[in-house]
Amino acid sequence: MRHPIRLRSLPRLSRRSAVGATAAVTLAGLLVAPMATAAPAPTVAAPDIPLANVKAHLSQFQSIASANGGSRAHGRPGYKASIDYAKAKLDAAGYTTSVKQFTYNGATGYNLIADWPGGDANQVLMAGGHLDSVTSGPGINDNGSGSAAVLETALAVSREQLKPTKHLRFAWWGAEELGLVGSKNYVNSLPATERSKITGYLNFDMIGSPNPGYFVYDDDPTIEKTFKDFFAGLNVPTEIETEGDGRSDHASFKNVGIPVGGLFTGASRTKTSAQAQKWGGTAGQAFDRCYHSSCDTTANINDTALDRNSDAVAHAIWTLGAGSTPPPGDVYENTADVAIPDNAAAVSSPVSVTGRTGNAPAALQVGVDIRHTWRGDLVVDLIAPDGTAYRLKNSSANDSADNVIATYTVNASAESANGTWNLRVQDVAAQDTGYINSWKLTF
Ligand code: DTR
Ligand code: ZN
Ligand code: ZN
Ligand code: CA
Repeated sequence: MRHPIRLRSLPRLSRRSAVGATAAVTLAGLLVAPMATAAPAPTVAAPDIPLANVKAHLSQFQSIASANGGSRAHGRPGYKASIDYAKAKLDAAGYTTSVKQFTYNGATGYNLIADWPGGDANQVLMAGGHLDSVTSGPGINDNGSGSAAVLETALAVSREQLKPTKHLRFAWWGAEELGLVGSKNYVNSLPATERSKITGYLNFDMIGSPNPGYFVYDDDPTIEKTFKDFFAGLNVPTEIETEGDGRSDHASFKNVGIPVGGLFTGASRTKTSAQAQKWGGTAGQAFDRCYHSSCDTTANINDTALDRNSDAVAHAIWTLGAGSTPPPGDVYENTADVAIPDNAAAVSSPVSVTGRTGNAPAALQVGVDIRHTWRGDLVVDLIAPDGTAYRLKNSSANDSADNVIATYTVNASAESANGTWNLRVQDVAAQDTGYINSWKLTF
């Protein structure tokens, strides 16, 4: 049973209410801002990242693999050729690049590091992805997609001659497929004084899957919010990446306490019908049927997903690099467990919002965490203080997946912000039970 009023580290001061409480509880002195933030400064909007440019890099990676035995794997000539391609682009764009060698499995590996001159050397924002493929194919989605998006964003920084508050550093890792070898080597080789300057690491590994989902890493809240806000602006729902821990290069940074975040469009897991309803694509099919296969070629990319995620990379660099990160928002949360009776009347979990002025926002974030087998049984609504119901999730006869862990964006601009809001959940089909674990409103 979870304690109903959960004190957890939140970025800076945040207003929150708990079950039954009416005044907002200000948690002073208990908070550790996971990602250090400077005083808000005006941020320049990121430019559009041209999809054609990103795909041109993918074509180059494809050609490199085709000319070098079919892959860009660690220890193979195709990998070093990929490094050389990216380095040449970055050198021409004015970056300070370095290629750091390491040895693994008797073969030489390489990390490419590119520093954009300027910015506060004591506040380094990093972004990267692994450049190596598996031996069985060219690795265009895994991870040409992340490598190309990061490369094109770095080139956009140069085109725009961006002058961010923070120092920007981009990275392309070797031997990720063999166990995050390159990024681990980089982090472990950094003196502690250098590590402490890294304010955050953004990871992009598989961001163009052919049957895409839109997953955001659930790690640093400020980084997570930056990505979620971007997709909310596109009216694209996102889900928390639940299998990401330890599965890609961000783990190397997280393991030494550096704030991390990132994006993912899915690998061999199957897209559910509920996910297909919100994202399109094919239910019952893997997000990437060519994961770690020879068919992971330039044909194995969804252009819309690659375009959106490339633009999200740039949005994060421009926003987080500007030294001002959007305030994490005011969070109102209820963490009390509420049992959901099987195939019976609806239950509700209240959150009291006080001290605000005016109406709720047009992009009110509703974070839901319901633990329930066969989530297709569930209907989920947000109930405004005046009783207006906003449908968040319909029941579905064939959504057999477990749990509803998602963030919904609701246009609540017609509703007064203050008052008691409720999450209402009803189980409308026999068998399978569960409970509301927690939910929150972020204004
Ligand atoms: N391990 C990555 C693919 C991968 C699988 N799950 C996640 C979650 C988040 C990022 C990446 C991944 C690889 O094969 O490179
Ligand atoms: Zn892989
Ligand atoms: Zn990968
Ligand atoms: Ca774009």
